[in-house]
Amino acid sequence: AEARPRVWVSQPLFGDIVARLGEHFELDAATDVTIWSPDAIADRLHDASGALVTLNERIGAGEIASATALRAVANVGVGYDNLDVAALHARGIVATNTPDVLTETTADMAFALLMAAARRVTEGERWLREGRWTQWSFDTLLGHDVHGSTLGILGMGRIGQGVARRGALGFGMRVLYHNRSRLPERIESNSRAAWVDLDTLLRAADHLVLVLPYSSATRHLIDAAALAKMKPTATLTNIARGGLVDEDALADALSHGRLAAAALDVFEGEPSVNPRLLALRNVVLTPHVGSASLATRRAMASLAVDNLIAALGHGPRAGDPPTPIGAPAAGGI
Ligand code: 8YV
Repeated sequence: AEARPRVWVSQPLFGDIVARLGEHFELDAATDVTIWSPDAIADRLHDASGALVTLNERIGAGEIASATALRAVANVGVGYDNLDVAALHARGIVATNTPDVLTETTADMAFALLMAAARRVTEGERWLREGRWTQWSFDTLLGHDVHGSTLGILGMGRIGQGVARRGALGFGMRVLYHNRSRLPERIESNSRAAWVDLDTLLRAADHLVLVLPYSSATRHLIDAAALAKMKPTATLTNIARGGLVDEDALADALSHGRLAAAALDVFEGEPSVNPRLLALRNVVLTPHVGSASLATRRAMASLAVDNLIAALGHGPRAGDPPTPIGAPAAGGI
């Protein structure tokens, strides 16, 4: 019999979901969390027809140079700055991601972080656990209101719209957004959000949330100059990619009272975190868990598997993967 095509799965996902790939392909699946070097990735891809990868694995021209059988790369995650899509497409390799299934879960996390920063939730917990709560007092840990404030959203894709709806409907916030292109009126009115230019967004927001894709064009979009435009009472929440923010400029602003607080789920050099951020009391830090609910992570793994099976010409959607990466996204994730 002809050898079955081989697929590489870079990290342990859910065994029962990954096993579906085994119905069609020979599986080369990591059983432990693994840090893959570029050379090791090239080696795994060398005789693979397909790959299922996470944000940990960068797949570019070098990694695919000797992968002559490679026809599809399925990314687990909606953001795909780890993939050089142009290099994949130039070789006729299909790339897919996992939009939609993580939208609401990630928008929930944006609000958890925003509220934690504004109301000093994790700071208060640390303070209590350190045994510093000796007497209730009127002015302990005063924060800033979320309800009725102005929510600024930078990057108004699916997740940005989910954050907007939560702000408008749940917390009575005035919602402003900035996106490269203004959204159709129907989406603006569903999200109860108004488009403004970036400068206006930075100046008006009481709580600014970053939900835009990372690329060379958006690297350090939030730099010292941008932070200087924000209100000293404002908070900044980042659930997108760490590289959108100049972390040293952020640490400067936070330590000099030019910004009230920040909540960060993503970091430029993750998993290592800028020590200046670690040292600040007014930063909420989480380890890139925006989409990390059990149901959503299962849905992401399942969608990635469906994409890979279809892209490699098998299953009910043979040749028509559900969520291929096509033209660049319109400015949000
Ligand atoms: C994923 C993410 O956990 O979807 C994204 O863009 O950052 C996260 O939801 C990550 O991409 C896993 O590879």
